[in-house]
Amino acid sequence: MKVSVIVPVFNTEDYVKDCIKSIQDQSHYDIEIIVVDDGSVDKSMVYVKELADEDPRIKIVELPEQSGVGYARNVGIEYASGTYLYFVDSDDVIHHHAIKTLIDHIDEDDVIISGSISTIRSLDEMDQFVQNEVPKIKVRKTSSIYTSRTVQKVLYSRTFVEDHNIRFLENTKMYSDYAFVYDVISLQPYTKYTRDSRYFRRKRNDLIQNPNIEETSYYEKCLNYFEMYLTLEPRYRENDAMKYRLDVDLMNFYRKTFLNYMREQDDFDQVFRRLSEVFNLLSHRVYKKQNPLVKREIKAIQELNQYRFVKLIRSHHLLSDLKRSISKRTNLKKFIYNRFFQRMSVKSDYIVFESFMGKGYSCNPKAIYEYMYKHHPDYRYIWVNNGNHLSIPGNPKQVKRYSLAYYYYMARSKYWVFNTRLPKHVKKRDEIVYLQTWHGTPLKRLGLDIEEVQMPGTDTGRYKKNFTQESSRWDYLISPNQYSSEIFTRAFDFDNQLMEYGYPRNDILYQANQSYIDQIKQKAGIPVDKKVVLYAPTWRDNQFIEKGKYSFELPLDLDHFREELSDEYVLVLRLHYLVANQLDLTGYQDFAYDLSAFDDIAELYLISDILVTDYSSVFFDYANLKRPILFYTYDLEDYKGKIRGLYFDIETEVPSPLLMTSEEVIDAIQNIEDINERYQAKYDEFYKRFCSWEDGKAAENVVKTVFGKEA
Ligand code: C2G
Repeated sequence: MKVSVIVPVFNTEDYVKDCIKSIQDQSHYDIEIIVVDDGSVDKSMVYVKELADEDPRIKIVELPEQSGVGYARNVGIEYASGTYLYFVDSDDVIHHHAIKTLIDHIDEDDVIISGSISTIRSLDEMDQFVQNEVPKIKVRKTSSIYTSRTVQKVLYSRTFVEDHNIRFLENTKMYSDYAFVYDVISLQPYTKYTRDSRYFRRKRNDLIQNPNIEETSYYEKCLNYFEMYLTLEPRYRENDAMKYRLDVDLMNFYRKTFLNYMREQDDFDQVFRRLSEVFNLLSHRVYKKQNPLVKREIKAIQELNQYRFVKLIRSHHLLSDLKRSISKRTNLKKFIYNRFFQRMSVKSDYIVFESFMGKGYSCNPKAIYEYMYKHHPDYRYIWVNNGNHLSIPGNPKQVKRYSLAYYYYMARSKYWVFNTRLPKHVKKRDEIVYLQTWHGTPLKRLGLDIEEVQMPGTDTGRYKKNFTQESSRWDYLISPNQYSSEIFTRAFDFDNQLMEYGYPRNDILYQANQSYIDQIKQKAGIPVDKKVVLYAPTWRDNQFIEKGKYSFELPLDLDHFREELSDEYVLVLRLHYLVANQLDLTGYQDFAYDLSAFDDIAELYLISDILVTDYSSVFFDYANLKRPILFYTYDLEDYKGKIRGLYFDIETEVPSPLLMTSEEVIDAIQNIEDINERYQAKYDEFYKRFCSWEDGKAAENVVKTVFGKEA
């Protein structure tokens, strides 16, 4: 029994091979694969042709120009010669038995039979779906098979499709399936269904280059939907059941999509006019079912009264936001932020600072603040903390992250100085100047340069989209060296003002003297007469406890360390700020010190004699001191391969040997003079490349540029 599988293709070069192969590999062999090229301009069709050369079951139909998926599928139907039709999108794949399972269970008098759709991120995920040896077949209402109103996963009798002339819409890009699906629902009220015929829809990662229907603009969606409605409504006007379905779907679309569009848009004349046309066709039966608020909205739309509609919507949104905000405290704060604080005037002398999400008084924001409060005490300074009071000179106002006071100052302060990204919900007003300092010369791939994001609570597409939405809000960004400038502009897609001054947080490395260093040692509680080894590793994306919290196991043999080194050295352990676990140093009190909670790592650089690190950007900063750096890269293979790509070749470009065991680290510390000598030339070169912009005046230069003040 031949099955014609119809695959419309438009620019899916990354996916189409997997798609076609999954069809070729079907356990039901008697198929023809009709690939309709809808004007692809990438390599998609090159790949398809390669496969077609080897497999006569693949037939290619080329459309002279891009005509939309509905038209492409209709052309596919014209070419089909099988007893059955099946539709696959060129970025999706189907399970090996998908078609056989349906063929085995469709009877002569059935005109369709349905399988199921699952969404996957990568092909590996297919294995987690277990197929029953003997598929379970159920009978369901056809309308419930098509809740998403798309044609995939179903096998159709071609005679049925031809006899009733069931076709896709050709005048709308996005909702062309509706015509096909509505016809099937109206002709065939019940359908056999089995979960065991699996169609896999791929969740696309790259929202920026390659948006799929979920990411196209609301504007497009609205116009397309209304077009579809206006085409199909006359067809079903006399068919009560179908007219009812059409109108219920319309109201769902109105609620889920149109109202969201409204929130984002001020100018919606064209869409509004179209909607008015559509709502004038709405049946009384569906109108009657709406709540009084929506009824009023419908009336205003029918009368084309945009002014009244906007007024109604504003008050209805206010009501629904209020309802939502009362149900959750954080929502209430956001509500107050958006509705009240954002309407108050902006104070041109207020500046909010935050470092590492409120965890400390540190990094570039600290350096900029120290310079500013000394030279410009006339500003009102606000620091964000995470609930623990920070010890900050000048005693600025402190607010807890996400508290009501935080939102108040975020809304009213003209300047924001942050070193990590801000969440999307903290909206930035146009008058605000956002200085993003960032927090290190990049070593690990960043933003758009990351291929696969493994962090919890997000996926690659969402991460990248959020990232660029955030970076487009930065008015200024600081770059510590030429190498960073190149990466930042690309990975953040940044095109506002880049300040190439070196890092303010490194100014102190050029200014501190011995008595200052002794003071820090005392503050940190470590002996003044011992040398210090600082161990400051980074975090690992894949060792997480929950969103935003990571774990870390100390890969050092502390007993051995103490035995070999404690006469001369103490060991300062400094975990990354994203690592949540505490180190247990019981028994090592006079030798090992956990200074993970110590505010500013720059001060720890100053008191240390040797740095041991891994893939952390700390070594770029530390190199300013020209002191020895050791790389303890025990999980290099894993890190390079699985965890995150690196920007530069750590194996050849760092000015020091890579050490793989705790013993090798001890040995290197004991022979540090030799290493210094051997690597001197490489270190100098490294310094030139990454530290040569630093002159101890970065903060001053940043302040002059952003705040326009001379010192
Ligand atoms: N840091 C620290 N203690 C550590 C590691 C890092 O205080 N044990 C601080 C340093 O200021 C460092 C910054 O956090 O420069 C960033 O740390 P990385 O280990 O480089 O990692 P990440 O936070 O992923 O930032 O452009 C820089 C990249 O974004 C990396």
